[in-house]
Amino acid sequence: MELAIVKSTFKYLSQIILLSCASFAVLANVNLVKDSGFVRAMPPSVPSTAAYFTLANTSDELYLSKVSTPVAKEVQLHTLVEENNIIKMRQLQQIKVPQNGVLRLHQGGDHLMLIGLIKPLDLNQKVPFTLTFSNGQQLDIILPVQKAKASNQHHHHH
Ligand SMILES: [Cu+2]
Repeated sequence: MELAIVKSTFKYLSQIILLSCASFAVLANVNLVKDSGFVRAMPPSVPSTAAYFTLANTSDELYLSKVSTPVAKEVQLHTLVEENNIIKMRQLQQIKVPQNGVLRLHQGGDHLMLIGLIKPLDLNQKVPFTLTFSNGQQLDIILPVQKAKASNQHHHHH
């Protein structure tokens, strides 16, 4: 009888430990998918560029709401829309990161727009970004500068 009580108490305690581990994990529920991103290399005369990457979310739905980097005056969240057969960029206030899913920023869709580059970026330069989410979480990531992928290219209209 006593053994049964001890057993159930132990079970209860281990559940508490599991629960507290789970709630701790919520603090870092969004992460960069390794090697998924890059900043698009542009000719030195172009003062803006785009960045792409994939984020994986292991928890509830949230929104990417703000991005900053020391290499540009401003980072905007952009999407592409088609109007009269012309693909245009539109600024978004935030981009959804689905529950237990991924947000994929890519050349044919949503992307980061770096506006007002402080100086031209070098090929393979590592560019740091701080991402801020709707729940207050912040994530620091580093993306390399690379030439645009040949497929799925889109045109920028500024
Ligand atoms: Cu854009």
